[in-house]
Amino acid sequence: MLARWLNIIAIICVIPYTKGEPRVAIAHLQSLQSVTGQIELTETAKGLHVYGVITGLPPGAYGFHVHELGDVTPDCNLAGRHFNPEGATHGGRESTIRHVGDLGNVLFVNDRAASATVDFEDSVLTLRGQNSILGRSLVLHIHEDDLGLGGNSTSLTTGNSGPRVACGVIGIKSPYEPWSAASSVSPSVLLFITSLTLFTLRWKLL
Ligand SMILES: *[C@@H]1O[C@H](CO)[C@@H](O)[C@H](O)[C@H]1NC(C)=O
Ligand SMILES: [Cu+2]
Repeated sequence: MLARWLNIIAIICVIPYTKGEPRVAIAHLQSLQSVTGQIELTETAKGLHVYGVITGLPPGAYGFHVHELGDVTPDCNLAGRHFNPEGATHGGRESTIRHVGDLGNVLFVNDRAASATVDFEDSVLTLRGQNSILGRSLVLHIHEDDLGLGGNSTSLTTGNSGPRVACGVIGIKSPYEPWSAASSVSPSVLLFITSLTLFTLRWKLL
């Protein structure tokens, strides 16, 4: 009887992991100007898929980063610096040396109203462990990020991308279940440990 219950518990515990639900985070960019946007960040095998649309700026390139704090009210200036847990030098998204939060530029193009589609995968950003950007913020700047190559005194810290125009907190979208800080291992490892523990327990009791 007890063994049967343990089987049932084992199966119930394992279900969420077999589904392997990727974590999805969301950030709604807002500003004192008319810049708005919605960016979704989804775990994939290739890294974090960053996808969304931003509207409200003329065509051009605008610096885009994850900043270290989720304090975005009232004008994005309390959001701290670029998220940089390794103390690296500023770069672009594809640079070897970069802040974790360095995402290069967002390109606004003129199709009817100017808008920018953000769509890339990044293997440095995560939604778990040390490089997790959950609770931090996405910030858009008024100038182009020179990716550290501009030779300005601010190139190596901010890419000389100027004041902040819009920002949003990176929050949980799905799944609903707790995103505990401890679960920095992948679901398949948890699945293995959970089933091993429960099935061993079951054999001992038989
Ligand atoms: C750095 O860039 C700012 C903003 O574009 C500009 O005002 C400043 O003159 C530049 N400084 C240098 C040393 O080039
Ligand atoms: Cu920034």
